[in-house]
Amino acid sequence: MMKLHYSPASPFARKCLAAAIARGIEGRIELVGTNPHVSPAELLKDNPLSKIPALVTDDGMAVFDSPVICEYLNTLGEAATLIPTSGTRAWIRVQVMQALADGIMDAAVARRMRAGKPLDETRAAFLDRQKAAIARGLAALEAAPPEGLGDIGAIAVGCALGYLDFRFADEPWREAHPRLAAWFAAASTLPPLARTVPT
Ligand SMILES: N[C@@H](CCC(=O)N[C@@H](CS)C(=O)NCC(=O)O)C(=O)O
Repeated sequence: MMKLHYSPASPFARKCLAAAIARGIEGRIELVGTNPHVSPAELLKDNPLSKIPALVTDDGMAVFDSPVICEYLNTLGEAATLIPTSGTRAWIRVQVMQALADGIMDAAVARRMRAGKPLDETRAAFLDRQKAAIARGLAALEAAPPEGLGDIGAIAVGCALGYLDFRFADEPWREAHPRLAAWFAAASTLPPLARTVPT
């Protein structure tokens, strides 16, 4: 049994679990609820950076961060590949989409971590920058939305949008991004996203 240091609120952990579901191997993964912010020893021994997700393979190898975990999970199971052949243009497109989605998650998680703290000038500028990155990321995705949910780029975008809904529901994005919203509505009904809604 593999072990995944995980939280149901983490969009990066969700991406890995969604990838495992898409590959039909989620039954081979034990989810270990982990709060990375308190740097628990059980997490540190698998990821010295104290971040989740971190995966431990059947033979005890620790794997992070989430793109590497997804790469590994994609080598398991029988379902269709989520990642095109390395180095091809298709691979670059999928990986850039994953990077864009991961960047939205990074910016949104950074905003969330600083919510409610006193706002000095440096912090305000930092938060504005994260907000602008998310806005530009959404605009880029609206211009070229994912198709289907069959690759890791699309799965990552679903997790990023789900995180915005989960943590920033008071900042609606759908009206200004109708094509992305239509894609997300359809993709959300499929098992990788439908079975991993953040809580
Ligand atoms: N690049 C990492 C980002 C993971 C990440 O930022 N995880 C957050 C939770 S959503 C975390 O563990 N934060 C704890 C910390 O930064 O100390 C990945 O793709 O896995």
